[in-house]
Amino acid sequence: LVASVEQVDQTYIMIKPDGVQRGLVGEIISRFEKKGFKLTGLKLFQCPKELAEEHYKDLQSKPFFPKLIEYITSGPVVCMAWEGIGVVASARKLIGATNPLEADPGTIRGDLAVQTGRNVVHGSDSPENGIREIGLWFEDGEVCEWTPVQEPWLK
Ligand code: RTP
Repeated sequence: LVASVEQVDQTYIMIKPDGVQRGLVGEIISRFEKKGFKLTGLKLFQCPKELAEEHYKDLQSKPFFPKLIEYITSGPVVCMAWEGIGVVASARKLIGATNPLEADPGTIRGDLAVQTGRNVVHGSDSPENGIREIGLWFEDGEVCEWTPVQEPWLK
């Protein structure tokens, strides 16, 4: 996956139930904000089993699939849509390798997690999947298009 130079993309980032339970929501959101991406969607959500199965349908045949669905539906997740130049590839770098023990220090998983089955966060793996997953997890009207103001908030 190569970061495109000027392409503005959308990605779906999800803080998994372990991230919420461990109080890592602020820390994780902060990393994407500080990097310079724009938050366009945000909600705390108890995911129904059917949606988890649809989201991970490409992994249906994997032996860990039932455990993965159980994990993702075990408590609320934080659903986020982020926008920016090369955001899909960049977010995957910020998140780090799937197995947190192989994720570099400085990445979210490298700093905050230990187990593949409890790797705290999801990020879309292509711009096409970013759009698909945002459509899957957000209702019409929940994603907000906005332009950052150049003026100070307070005068
Ligand atoms: P994600 O979709 O959550 O961002 O993760 P990923 O692309 O880094 O990894 P993927 O291969 O798509 O796997 C999706 C999630 O399934 C769980 N998993 N468990 N061997 C296992 O027990 C195993 N392998 C994968 C992880 O939660 C992984 O993030």
